[in-house]
Amino acid sequence: LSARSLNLSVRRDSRSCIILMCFCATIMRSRHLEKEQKIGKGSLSCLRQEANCCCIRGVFLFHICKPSDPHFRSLSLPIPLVGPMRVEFSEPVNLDMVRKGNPQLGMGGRYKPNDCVALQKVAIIIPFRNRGEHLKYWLHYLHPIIQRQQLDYGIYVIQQDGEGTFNRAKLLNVGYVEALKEYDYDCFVFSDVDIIPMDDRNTYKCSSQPRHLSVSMDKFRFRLPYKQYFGGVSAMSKEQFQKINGFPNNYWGWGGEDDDIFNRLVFQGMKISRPSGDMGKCRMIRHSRDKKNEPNPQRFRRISHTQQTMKTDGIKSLSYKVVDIEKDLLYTQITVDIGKP
Ligand SMILES: [Mn+2]
Repeated sequence: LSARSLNLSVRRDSRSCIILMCFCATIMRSRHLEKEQKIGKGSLSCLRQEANCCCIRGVFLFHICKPSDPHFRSLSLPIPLVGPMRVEFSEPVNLDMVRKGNPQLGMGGRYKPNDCVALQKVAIIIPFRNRGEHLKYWLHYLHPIIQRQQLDYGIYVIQQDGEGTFNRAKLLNVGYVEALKEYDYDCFVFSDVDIIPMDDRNTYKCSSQPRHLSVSMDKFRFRLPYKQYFGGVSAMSKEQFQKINGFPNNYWGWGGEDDDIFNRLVFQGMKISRPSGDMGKCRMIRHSRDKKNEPNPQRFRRISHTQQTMKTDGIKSLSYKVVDIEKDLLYTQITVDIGKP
């Protein structure tokens, strides 16, 4: 590279490494560039294929440090992941501590990296009722993980109002619609409140096919319970979600809605993408069955009719009433009246 072709600016990083910012089209073609990723309108360039967060086209950051520099490792690795982690639920979690431990968060549980452009804007949707204890653990574990994954994200806790029969899939539909009213999200992660990943390489982002993230849960002895299983935690882009008309609204009570969603994906010609069983390990917080979430006896009949019902029942036919919106530093909680069966 000729220095003349570069517009260089040099500054000394707080970590005592020199950082050069180069604005140069020629670098784009350098060997370092493994992949260009197109997400939304802008085109972003990554130095590493697995990166979630990249420099804007034509702008690169070079970290020039001696390998002996203690900061060399952290600066030269764009993703500060730790891999397998210990997850346990023996000690109680205090939300004030979680708030203090995540000083970079914005109101509503929002975050985006400040030194690069995240490739995906991810809304994380949690269907919820009477599980405050589980939500504490979820926030305690997940906020640091997703920040390490360098995603531009927001947390949406969708609380079903009243004491009627629970409807997980309809709450997820509501979360999708409400999150989009706030920000131009392009990816949606749908997560149960009691599932915690045990490896931060299991990225909470979307891929070219709908992605199932909770692939090896302790509850199922770290195995997929069956091949078509799509419950727990899953990720879908806006396009993928719209293609299947969202999720079913008429699964009241426990079970079946995840299989209906799986059917929808298959009928639209999509395939499930999954991390390896190793990276996809996760823990579920043990709990007794919730009141007003009894197994739905209609579920087997409904699942067998997905192909017909998905055309009319879904995001297009969704109706609900927002009762309350609460902004915490750790999450946005939306309480909704979703009616009854
Ligand atoms: Mn559970």
